[in-house]
Order: sequence, then C-alpha cells, then structure tokens
Amino acid sequence: AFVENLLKHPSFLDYSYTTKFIDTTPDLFNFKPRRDRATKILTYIADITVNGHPETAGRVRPSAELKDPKAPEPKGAPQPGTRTLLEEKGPQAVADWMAAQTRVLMTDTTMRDGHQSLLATRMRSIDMIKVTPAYAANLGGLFSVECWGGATFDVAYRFLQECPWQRLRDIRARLPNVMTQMLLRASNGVGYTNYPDNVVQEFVRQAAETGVDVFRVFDSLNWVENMRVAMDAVIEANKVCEGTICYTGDLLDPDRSKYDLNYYVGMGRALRDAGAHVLGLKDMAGLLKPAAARVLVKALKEEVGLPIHFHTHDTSGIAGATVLAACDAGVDAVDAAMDAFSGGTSQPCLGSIVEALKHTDRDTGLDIAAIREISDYWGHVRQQYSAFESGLPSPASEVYLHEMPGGQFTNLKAQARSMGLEERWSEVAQAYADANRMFGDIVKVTPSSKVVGDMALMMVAQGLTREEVEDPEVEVSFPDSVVDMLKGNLGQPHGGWPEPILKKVLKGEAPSTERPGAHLPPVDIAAAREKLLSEIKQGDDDPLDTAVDAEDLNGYLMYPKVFTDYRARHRIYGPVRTLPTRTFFYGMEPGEEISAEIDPGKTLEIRLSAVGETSDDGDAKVFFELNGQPRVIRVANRA
Ligand code: BTN
Ligand code: 3PY
Ligand code: ZN
Repeated sequence: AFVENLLKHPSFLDYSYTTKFIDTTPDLFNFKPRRDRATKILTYIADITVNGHPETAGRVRPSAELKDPKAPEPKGAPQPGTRTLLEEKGPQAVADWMAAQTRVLMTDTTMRDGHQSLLATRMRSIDMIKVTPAYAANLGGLFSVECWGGATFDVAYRFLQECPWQRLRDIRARLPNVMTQMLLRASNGVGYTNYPDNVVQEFVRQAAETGVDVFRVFDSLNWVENMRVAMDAVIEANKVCEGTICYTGDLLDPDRSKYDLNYYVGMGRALRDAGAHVLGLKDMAGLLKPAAARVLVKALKEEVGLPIHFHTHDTSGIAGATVLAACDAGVDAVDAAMDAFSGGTSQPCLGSIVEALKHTDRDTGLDIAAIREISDYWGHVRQQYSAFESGLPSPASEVYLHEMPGGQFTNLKAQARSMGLEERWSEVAQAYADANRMFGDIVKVTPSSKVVGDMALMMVAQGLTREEVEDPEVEVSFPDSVVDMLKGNLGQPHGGWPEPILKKVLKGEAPSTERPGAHLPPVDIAAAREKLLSEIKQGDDDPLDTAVDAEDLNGYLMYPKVFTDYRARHRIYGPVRTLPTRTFFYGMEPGEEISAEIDPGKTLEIRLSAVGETSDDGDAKVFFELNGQPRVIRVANRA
C-alpha cells in the first residue's frame, strides 16, 4: 500500500518533485507523526542558539551585518549544452565533440573541489541550489559543473546533517543543460578503503540515476587494474567515463625519473584501452609546472588520442601559467574555480583564464559578465563560512617539497592543530616528504595521501626521523592505515613497496599483490538493507524515520556508522538542510526572522522572540513564533 500511495502521488507522477520524496511527504502515511518537522527544526535552532555549534566554537565569526547571499537572475531559458548532447547521443558523442572544439572547454569546480580545498568541504547544499538556475541560464556553455563526490559525500552526512543524494538531485533538477561531474576514487568509492566490487557497481549505478553525467575515476596509487570495476560501471550506465592519471613528481627533473613521460603515456594508453571516453589529468597537489605541462599534454594528445581534461591546484601560485601552457599544447578541457573560490589550495581563477584566452584561437566563449555575477554571489557565500577558512595566506612554493594534495592540506593542518603541532607545521611538511620517500615515492591522493599524512604526524609527534623509522633496531608502532596500505589493501604502487619498510611494518607477514576487490566477498545487498532497517528501528517508530530508499542504502553501504548517526540526528532535528547557513551554524538572535522551505511551496516563517533563563533542571526555554503562532521549545543548556 505504501508503494501504491507513492506511485499514485501527484507530484511523483508529474516528476516535478525534487526534494527527497519519502523523507518529506507525510501524507503518504495515514497518521500524524508525533513531532512534526517544524518542531524538529525549532529544536535544532533552539539547541544551536543556546549551546552553539560545536564546529564553529572558538573560530572566526562572520560579521553580523552580513546579508543572506542573493543569487543572480537567470537570463532567459537554459540553452542546449553538453548534457543535451549526452542525453541525445551518448558519451562517445560527447568525447568526439570535445575533440572537435577549437575553444578550451571549462569545468567549474566551486561546488566540489573549490570548497573542499578552501573551506574543509563545509559548503551546504542550499548555497549551491540557489545559484544553479543562474548557471543553467547564464553559463550554459560550460563543459561541466563539478558538484559531487570526493570528500563532499561523507561530510554532508557527517558534519552538515544533510543527504548528499538530495543535493545531487536538487542540482540536477536545476541544471538541465550542462553536465554534472563527480570525483570517484575508483574501488575506494567515495570512501577511504577498498569496497567489494558490487558495492562500487551499485554506487555508480545510483549516482548515474540520481544525476551524475561525468565520472572522473582515479586510483590513489595510479593502478589501472584497480580502476576497471568503477570504469566499467560508468560505461554500463552510459555516462562519460573520465579515466584519470594522477600526476606526481617533477616530469622534467632528471633526478626524479620514476614518473617520466613513458610512465604517463603508458598509463594513458592503458586507460584508453580500459574504455575511457576522456583522459583526465589530475594534478591534485598542483605540482605540474608550465614547461612540463607543455611536454606532457602534447605527448598524451599524440600518443593516447583521447580528449584531455586537466585539473590542477593553485597552491604554488603559478597554476594559471600551467593551465595556459596546457591550452597552448592542445588540452581540450580545464578545471577552474569561480574567482571567489579560486587560488591557494583551490583551482586557478576561472574568470581570469577566460579573460586570458579571449581573442585567441582558444577563446572559451563564456560570458565574463555572467562569471563575475556568479562569482560575486560566491564571494558572499564564502564570508558565511569564515569559521572554516584554512588560512593559507599566500602562494607557497613549499608544495614542491611536501606534495600534499590541495584537498588534504586544510585537513592535515587541522589535524596537526588538534595534536598541538600547528607551530611545527614546517616539520610536518618535511616529515610528509620523508614518509613519501620511505614508501618509495608514491602517488599521494585520497586515500594514499591520508596514509602518508598519518605517518608524518606520527613522526613529528614522536620525534622520529626517517632513518629511525627505517632502522630495524628501532621499535616503531605504525599507524593502522600504514599497515593496511603495505598489506596491499589499497592496491599496488608503481614499482612496488620498498623491501625494508615492507619487512619492518609487516614483521615478515607476506603482503598481498592482487587487486583487493578480488578477495572481498560481495555484500548481500538485501541483507544489508534488513540490517540497516533493524539498526534504525526504535520500536513504535514513525514510518518517516525508518523509510529507506536505494540512495539511503548506498550511503549506508559506503559509510555504515556515519549514515546511521546521520539518521538518528535527522529523527531529532528534521530537514535542517533548509535553514539559512548562518542559522545552521550560529542559531538566531532575538527579534530575527528567517524562512525555511521544507517542501516546495511549504515555507516555515520562523521568528525567535526570546531566550529564557535556564531553569534548575538545566533546561532553557526558547520562545519562537512559527508562522505567526507562539511556540516554546525546551532544550538542555550544555554550555
Ligand atoms: C557534530 O556531530 O559534531 C557536527 C554536527 C552537529 C550536529 C548538531 S550540533 C547541535 C545538535 N546537538 C548535537 O549533539 N548534534 C546537533
Ligand atoms: C578527493 O579524493 O577528495 C580529492 O579531492 C582527491 O584530490
Ligand atoms: Zn583537486
């Protein structure tokens, strides 16, 4: 009966519905939930107002004068774009079309790597969804909008108390003409460890169904063997498979010959033979120098024959030069972030690349006024997140020493801070470089970069040098992630693991050299669903709290505890994703009014009247007006 109700529901039939259906459609059920969603949201606001948000405590606070960011108006209807082509002719037609373009195609990374690299991945969906119609109408000539995957998936559940699938669905619904793009860590999915093959396959199927068009697939050790399952699943879903090379080292340095032109060209060919439609070139740390980009892009174009999509980070301050060199050498598409989310550990500046290429044969054709307008919006959005700024204040050539990915930099710095090592950051950077050499000079990108980071922090915290760590006579207790990686559980690096460190870490145990997924038994998906249901059931539940759809199940398969924790909080606080960002992180001031659209057309008007004294039992009363009616919420004062 539930499914029947669902299928007959008018908004299901006409497809107009973009908010998460089961989550938000109580009239599917023939009884009234005990605590309605408005009460739940008021409980959240009351809690944050009284106790503060744990993540913003003690951090820089946005100015009280800051207005709610206002997105630019969409000008006219969205024109046909890359997504139209993909839908009509399929992924090979997209690749052929790319190769036939004279102009440089641009991907905007603001909604994924931009905030992952500058704001610890904390951007909320509402700030993205508001501006998406302006992208569709005013920047329909973009190649793609990177808006999903990487670290955004677990951070959404874990820290932002929102569903990443809903984010994707909401962006998709507002971007009918331009391709969406995600970052997929091949067999590591959007997690930090290898998953069974069928979990990866099911995840890709769902991501394609919910709204991803371009899948950038990479492996953290550049091991093509470990990429096939994910690539095949993308091809099977009829989406664009961007098989990706991660760049590391220094191509033109004769003393660093492990990753030379042959290596990259060989990998490019292997990805082409594995079925990639597009070749991704992912310079996650921003190490590719302009002269090397010229050589590498030219060789890959000539020897591999696929269109090339280049991604870099501006940590060094010269990524713009590298992008322009790649354009000279014939790169087909490049990533950049909207001006306000560019530079530093993020991507180079989109508007300035567009300007630099103007009136050349590689003119992008994008409307620079539309870019400035959208970037202005992002500038206002960014100010709301000042608590999460990492504070890399200037370009840093130190990146060529440590080789940390832009997306890891802020995280590792925060980790170092929490261990009391922030003042010793330059030692952490040196230890990171030493740990890398100890592991044989490996590709460092999630999750291998996290392992190197764990090792580096341990070395600094315990005052261990590389020599001591490698010395068989010195007792070292290695981080679990290091043991796991050397056992072969992330796959095999180019050239294998160095014997001495392997012996010391594994204490003589033989490592696996096969693909980890080959040994992981498939997950029984139906049984996992039952297990999830039993974990979230709490007796006399409201069915709203225990409904599980295919997206939820995929969240749970990737991150069991993160997902069930998210659901437990959702039960208490409701759809807090609809709150303005300032309210989400700082609560409300007396007299302040906000609105939250919890369903299309169903908006809560919320006014905070006053915060009462805390009573002897430790509860504070918070007085609201909800759509003009007085409401009182009691919350424990933990402050
Ligand atoms: C976290 O779990 O640390 C980040 C998410 C914050 C969730 C909010 S904060 C106020 C309320 N009280 C809780 O214990 N969790 C929610
Ligand atoms: C991620 O995997 O999240 C990355 O950004 C890697 O660069
Ligand atoms: Zn990146």
